[in-house]
Amino acid sequence: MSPKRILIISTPVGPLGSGEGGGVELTLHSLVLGLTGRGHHVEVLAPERSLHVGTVVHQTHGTLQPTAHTAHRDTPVIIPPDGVLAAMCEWARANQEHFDVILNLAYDWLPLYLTPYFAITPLAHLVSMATLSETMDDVIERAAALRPRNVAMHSQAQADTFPTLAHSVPIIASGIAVERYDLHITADEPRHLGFIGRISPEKGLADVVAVAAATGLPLKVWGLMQDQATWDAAIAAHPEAQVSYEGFLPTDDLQAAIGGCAAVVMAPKWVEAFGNVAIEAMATGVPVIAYRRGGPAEIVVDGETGFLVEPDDIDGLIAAVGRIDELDRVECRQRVEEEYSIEALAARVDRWLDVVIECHRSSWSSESA
Ligand code: HBI
Repeated sequence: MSPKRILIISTPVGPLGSGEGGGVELTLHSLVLGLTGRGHHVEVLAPERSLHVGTVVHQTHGTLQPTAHTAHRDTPVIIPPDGVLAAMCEWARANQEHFDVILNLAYDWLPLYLTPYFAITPLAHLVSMATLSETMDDVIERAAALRPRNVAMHSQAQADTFPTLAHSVPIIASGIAVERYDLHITADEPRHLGFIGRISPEKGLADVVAVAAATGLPLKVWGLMQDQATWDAAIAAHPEAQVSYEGFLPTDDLQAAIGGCAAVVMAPKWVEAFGNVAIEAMATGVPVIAYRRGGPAEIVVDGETGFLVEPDDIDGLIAAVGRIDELDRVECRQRVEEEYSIEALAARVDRWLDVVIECHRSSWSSESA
């Protein structure tokens, strides 16, 4: 397979390295490393002041896009003045002939709407979240209808939230640079639980704090303090819980910090598209206890690399914490090495992009002739 020239459009909500982009930043970094490792030439379009991710990053000026993850069903799309997203799309349009494929990671209306307008080079989308609003559903389903191969998702649970696409979109599980994560064969003493993720309503922090209160185990929390009210409410609801905020750490520091946890607990209130934090925890040997909701339910092997609990069943989470010693920390690491490495991710994406390019050349390029 010949080397491809790939342009990746990053999330417009914040510069790479800020954490505002959440899991997409990690996915982008893994894609750059993995695809470059397969001999492809990768360039990145991202908001200005983005950190370099091991390849050419086109720093784009403009107003950051408001986040979509707090959208409601009827939330309209916002196009800010002098928007960075529009500038990134314009750069991609003007330079498309220098690439074989453009891979968009932004969960935003504009790049999805422009899908059929890219006639020379195909514009493909790895959708990073489940359904959020009617407008975004419409534009995602329209892109997939007009370019059936160009829209992919991270989990079947995520795809299932888009009824017209659930059985047609390719599912591409994410991956991480496993070698950056050190395996901790045993949990640190005193035993403690971990929560990793943006401090935001949809992540279910309050449920995890309730588990810490009920079990008496200390809870360490890592992640961007995106919504202070979410934090305050969780702590206020369980003043007896021992909870410490450990900050938002870059990957190398995060992996060193989380490796001592007895388990990481995920209590998503929304359909988590994938759940990068689950594979990060498992890469350090830490098992994951999660609601059977969204991507984590397709990552955790119940009873082997963690436990899956009925959604919103806090007592179920508490019971699972009592069974942690049944789990094998080495098994957690091995599953990430086998299924969720950047090599595995890059192979999945490479195969998908080959199909996107082939379909474009055989069916759509004639349209522009
Ligand atoms: N909001 N508008 C917008 N665009 C994104 O790409 C986006 C977002 N909110 C969150 C987000 N991406 C990432 O945290 C995903 O990994 C969830």
